[in-house]
Amino acid sequence: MQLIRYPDPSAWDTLLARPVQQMAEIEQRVAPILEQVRSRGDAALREYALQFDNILLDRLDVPMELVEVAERQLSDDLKAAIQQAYSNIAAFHAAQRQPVEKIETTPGVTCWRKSVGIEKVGIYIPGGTAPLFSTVLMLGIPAKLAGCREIVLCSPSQHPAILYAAKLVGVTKVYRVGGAQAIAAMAYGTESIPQVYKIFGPGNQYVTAAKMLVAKEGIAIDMPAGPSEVAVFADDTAHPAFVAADLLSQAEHGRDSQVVLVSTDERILTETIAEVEKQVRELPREEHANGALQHSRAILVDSREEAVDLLNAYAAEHLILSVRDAEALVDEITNAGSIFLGHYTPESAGDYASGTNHTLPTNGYARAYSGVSLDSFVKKITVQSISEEGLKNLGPAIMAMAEAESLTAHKRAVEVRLASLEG
Ligand code: HSO
Ligand code: ZN
Repeated sequence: MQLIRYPDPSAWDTLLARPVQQMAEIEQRVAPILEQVRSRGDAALREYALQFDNILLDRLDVPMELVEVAERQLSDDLKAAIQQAYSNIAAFHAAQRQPVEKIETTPGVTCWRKSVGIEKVGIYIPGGTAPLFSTVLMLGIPAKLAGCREIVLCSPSQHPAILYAAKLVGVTKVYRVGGAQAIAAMAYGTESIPQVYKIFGPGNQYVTAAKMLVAKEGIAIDMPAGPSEVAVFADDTAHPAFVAADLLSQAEHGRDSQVVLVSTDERILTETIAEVEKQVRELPREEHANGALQHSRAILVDSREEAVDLLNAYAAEHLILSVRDAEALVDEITNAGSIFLGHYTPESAGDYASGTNHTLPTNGYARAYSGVSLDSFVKKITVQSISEEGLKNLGPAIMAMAEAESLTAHKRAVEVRLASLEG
């Protein structure tokens, strides 16, 4: 991890650049896969499973018996942990429901919004080196709470914890399909896999490219997902061992992840870097973490204000404020996916079990995007009702505006009604 002292703000952008992704090239390789699945359905999925993963797939869905077996394969401790996470995530997301508010904007004119769960949603869970069953909870729980009727899950992995979590949250059906072809299957539908209206979940660059491509065709996606990242702001009250562990908890996700440490205290920076170097050697995923550390930075700044400016410029997916009086700083943070306060709030709490969602905007998207929430699984439909009195009150304004836009039929829609009321 490179230490940089007092960089000029004009250099922040270059200094904090995320590792580049060659998206255009990947999209070119993914586009024909989408086309094959669109035109040939299950047959294409079977061929890709053989070609990419060396497996002969007979049925594409995961039989219910396998889900039952999964439950018996997990230890009671892990099941209890998953259940505790489940209730916290459910409690936090259920509280995001908002009561319907009917607003009388003009006497006799009433407007409101109703929330409707997106009927069919798809969740993608990558296989890869770590089975991210926690993501099943993070996406499945709000989907269920939102009232989504069909929740389809595709994953190349049948890790028992993925299947157990899928059952717990009430996923409708699990399919053993992975990669860009799984995204295509959910976007277009095949003989076995139903088409969905919105696709959620992380994945490698191929999966992300596939999501971006189907999004261009009108399938909604949660957000453009990039590699995981964390920024930590540590002052002289921070514990280098804690901070190092937090930095490594994101670095271990993959070599394209990025971690950033900011401090006004040089001692904290050097001690944390030493801790990172020590702790990384103890990790089974040392290689992944070391890869991420190559493009990670420790930055010494002049003041708390400068730290805040730099962190807002970076717009981290996760931001840990390991400082005294951390809550006082929250108001000043304008760009971040999720904020973790003080010395006893590790980011992994939010990754697994505190209740907040871990599907968050990466790659600077936190400047304009929020993380996944209950809202991500609903549409808001506006409703209005105007009484005769209401139309008398509002009609003249509508007619004046329609007239000024030269849209005569719009004006008439009011005019004929008012005339009939007078007559
Ligand atoms: N930190 C990841 C989520 C995750 N961590 C899943 C562990 N499991 C992206 O926010
Ligand atoms: Zn994580």
